[in-house]
This record gives sequence, C-alpha cells and structure tokens, in this order.
Amino acid sequence: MSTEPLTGPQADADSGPDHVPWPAEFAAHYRAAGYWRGQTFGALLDTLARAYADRTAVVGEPAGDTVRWSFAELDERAHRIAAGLVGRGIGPGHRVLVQLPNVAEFAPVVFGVWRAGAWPVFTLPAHREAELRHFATQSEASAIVTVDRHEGHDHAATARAVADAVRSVRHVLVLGTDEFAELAATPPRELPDPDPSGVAFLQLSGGSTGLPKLIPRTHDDYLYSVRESARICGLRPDSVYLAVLPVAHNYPLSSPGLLGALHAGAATVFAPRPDADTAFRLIESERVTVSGVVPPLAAVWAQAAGRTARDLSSLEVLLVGGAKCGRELAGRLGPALGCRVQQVFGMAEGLVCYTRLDDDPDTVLGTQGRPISPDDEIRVVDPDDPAASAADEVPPGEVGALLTRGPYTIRGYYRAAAHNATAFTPDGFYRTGDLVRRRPSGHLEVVGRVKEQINRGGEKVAAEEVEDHLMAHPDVLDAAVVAVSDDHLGERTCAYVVPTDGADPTVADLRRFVADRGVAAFKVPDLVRVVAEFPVTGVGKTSKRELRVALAAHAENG
Ligand code: OOB
Repeated sequence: MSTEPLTGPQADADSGPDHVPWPAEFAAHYRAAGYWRGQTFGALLDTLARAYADRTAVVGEPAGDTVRWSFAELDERAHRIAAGLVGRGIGPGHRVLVQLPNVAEFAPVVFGVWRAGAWPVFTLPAHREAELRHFATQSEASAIVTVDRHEGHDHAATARAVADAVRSVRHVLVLGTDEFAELAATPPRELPDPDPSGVAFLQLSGGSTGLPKLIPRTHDDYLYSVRESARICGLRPDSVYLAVLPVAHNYPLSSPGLLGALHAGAATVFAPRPDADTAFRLIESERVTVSGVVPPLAAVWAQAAGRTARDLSSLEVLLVGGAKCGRELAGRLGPALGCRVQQVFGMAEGLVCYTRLDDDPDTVLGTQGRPISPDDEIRVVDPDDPAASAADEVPPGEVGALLTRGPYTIRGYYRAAAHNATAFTPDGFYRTGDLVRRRPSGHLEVVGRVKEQINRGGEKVAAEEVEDHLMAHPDVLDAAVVAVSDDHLGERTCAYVVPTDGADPTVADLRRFVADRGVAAFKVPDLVRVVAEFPVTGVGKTSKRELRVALAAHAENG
C-alpha cells in the first residue's frame, strides 16, 4: 500500500475490506448443500483438459484468421501465461486489469491470471482512460492486459497512459507484441492453487450512478453459478455458444457464457462484433446452438432474420436479458429466429434468474425467470422506503423493491464500507434497486428500476410499461422512455423511438397508438422523439442516462 496522500482520481477510493465474507453459518450451509465445492478456476481447467482434451474449447477470429483451440491447448496456454506472469512478479492477490475484446486469447489470459493466483479486473472494451484509471486506482492494479488497437481505438496507448498516472501499474502487456509472445511461451511450472473461498476476480457493477463499484467474487461462489447456469441452459458437450456481447461482462462470461460452455465441455465462438451479419455468418459456419443478447440487439437480429440467406437452423436457444425484454419483443424472437427464448435477469453482484426451458409460454414471455438456487433468498419490499428491511415485504403479487442474499450474491463491494452501509441491509441482503413483482411460481417480473419510475404530478409511470406498448407498433424497432422535468407536473414522459427500416412513424400516430391500447391517459408519452439509434452502455444496454442528457441539452438549445 502506498503511504502518500490520496489525490486526484485516488481521492474517491473508499475504505473497507477487499471482501466481506459470508457469516460462518451461511458458509457452512452453502458447503453442506454442495454449492461451494472448494474448487478453483485453475483446478477446474485441469479437470476439463483431462475430460475433453481434444474437443474444441474456443474459436476466435484474430485479424481475419480463425483460431481454434482444444481444451488441452487452452490448458497449456493458460499454464504458460501463468508462469510468465509469475516470472514478472505478478502473483497471488495481485490485481490485473483485463481489457480485451472478443478474442480467443481472452480465455487463456484469464485462466493464466487465475493460475498465477492473481485477480482479473474485468473491464469492457468500451471503457476509456478515465474509467480505467478509476479501476486501476481502486484496485491498486499491478498490470494491464490489453490489445493494440480495436475498433479504431488505441488501447495500448490508453493503457500506457493509465500506467503513467497510477503508480501501482508496473506492466502493460499487449497481445500480439513480441513481449507478450515471450511471456506466453514461458515453460509451465507448478504453482500453488489459491484458496477457493477467497476472491477470484473483480467484476464491475452496472453503475447506474457514478463510476462502477468493484465486485469481489470468489471461486466457490462463482463456480456454483456457472455450474447451475450451464445445467439450466441445457448445455452439452456438443453445444456451441456464440459470445456476442463483450465477454468480460458477467452475462456472456457466465450466464451461461464462456465459463458455462467450458464447464459443459462445449465450444465458445467469439464474435468480433455483435451485428446481425457477423453473428449470422458465425451461427451458420460454426453451427452455433446457443447465444445471449441484450434486448436492443435482439430486436435488430429479429428484424434482420427476416431477410437473411444464412442458415440459422442450428440455433436452439437465444437468451435475452441484461435489461427488460418486454412481452412484445420476447414473443417476436422465437418465430423470427426459429429458436427457443430464455429470459435472464442477472447482476454482477450475484443473483441470476432464468426462465426454464420447460416453462410455459406465458412464463417465458411475461417473466424474467426465477433464481438459480433454492437458497437464493428473495424479498420484495416497500419501494418507497430506501431503508426498507427484509421484513417490510409488500403483499404477494404486488410490486416492490427487490432484496436478495444467497450463495453467490456478494455481502459487500470491494473496499467500499461507506457505500456498503446503504447498498446492503444490516442482515446482508443486497438492495438491487430493481422493482419486481413475484409470481406464486417464484418467477419475477421486472417492472423497472426504483428510480426509473416517472413521477408525473404524482401519477407513477413505469418506463418499461410504456416502452412495451410502443414496441407493439409495427413501425417501432426499439423504444426508451425517460423523464423530462416539467414546471407544472414535476416530470413528464419523453419516449425515444427507433423506427424499423424504412418506416417513418409520426408522433401523433405513436401517441394515438398507445392511447388506443387502453391505457390510462397519463401513460401516453407527453413527448416523442424519433431517432436513428440509441446511445448504449459498454455491454450494449440502452443508456437512459445519456438519453436524459440529450433531452436536457435539447431543452437548453430551445
Ligand atoms: C447484468 O448484470 P449488470 O450487473 O450489468 O446489471 C444488473 C442490472 C439489474 O440490477 C437490472 O437492473 C438490470 O441490470 N437487468 C435487467 C435484466 N437483466 C439485468 N432488468 C430487466 N430485465 C432483465 N432481464 O445485466 C446481467 C448479469 C448476468 C446475467 C444477465 C445480465
């Protein structure tokens, strides 16, 4: 630890432990129930390499060539990278910022970091210097692993700038350089297996306000969610998972994602870009059976599927989640892509819910799934009280704020004692900030965010509800409803709409359409703006924050 005073970006570093452990009685129960098995990621790869040695583990497309590595090759590469890292002084407990696009090397790099006993910090390719400095500072990272250029951005230069600014960063390792090739060619060596109940990596929070918090996940807790995700999503050794979203994100990483696929002995194909042309080409050529997308991308794929010449018949299951996928869009996906749809509602902090492959259609289209674990504790509490405890439950079937704790949900963010005091209840439930309704079956319907309710002079409008009505319009590809401040009502609603190709819906037409669907007049959007596309977050979710900023700028400019 540095003893110099904190200045600049370091000043926002919160204090507190790296990892808030589960209370002993919970940990004992999770072990006894077989959730936590005392296995590390490195040990898992040892087992997989023996069981599936010659089967394909990862497929990627660096610079136009196809890379295809078996489980044995992945294992060998991870061993060498681990030895190379340790040889450079990067070892147990060190933090390593990993900023990689969807390339095959992601897998051996991350398993290499794990085998070295270090902790990957999973940043997204979309992050830039300010965010990386924040993560490097917060985590006191020793190294950054990145690529040279990607999608026009010079990642190596950004990483070097971060290393110049943050004292702890001593190594910038760039894939494709001689230096990296040398590191990755280091002879393997025996390395101690880290503690499976200790931290394995740091994920990033969705970060609805301010910069993302770091989320410490352990080998034990995360591997449980990986194992169950692979099972719930029906992965088999002959499955092929297409990673289209940035793979460092929790969803394509483990729901079921790269790690779920590896766990099942299945192959993962890394799509360099998520667009329909690229994805459909890979679905056809690699006979992809399962993939996972966010709703805006699902809408684009569903539209493109109608006119593609590609053979998508291998696709069995498409997961959709990360943001609310309304009934309209969910219902369109299966017929358009010729596959089953599985909704997933998860968070990097832990809890992941899936609709099950044998759920009835109403449940699949109308809910965001039920939790992975029988020991995921769910409480739906008073949404108007930010300090509501687990005891303040709303009556069954009513909308409330979701609290959760369980065998793979964190008890605290990394070094964030002050934030943890409000983000968790005193008895360890995580306040998700999501508004949900629970069905008797245990399935959850996500109806919005605690703060994404528009308060229109006291009448509450759930953004998602209005979005779903707009999505039913044949000319609407995507819709996002945000609040605009109003002198009279406090807030009014503004609906942003992306039209389908060639369509040109009018504002009057869209407003009439929503009104004609038999909803309360106060839910008809006050303003409608037709735009070509939405701003998106690093993983491709619609960024309502940026839409609000655009709206404010528009208002200022008259
Ligand atoms: C996933 O993780 P994060 O950490 O990027 O974002 C979590 C938040 C949730 O709290 C919720 O507000 C929203 O994203 N969300 C959904 C949703 N899935 C996530 N809101 C409505 N419906 C859904 N289906 O986004 C994530 C992590 C693992 C698996 C899948 C998604």
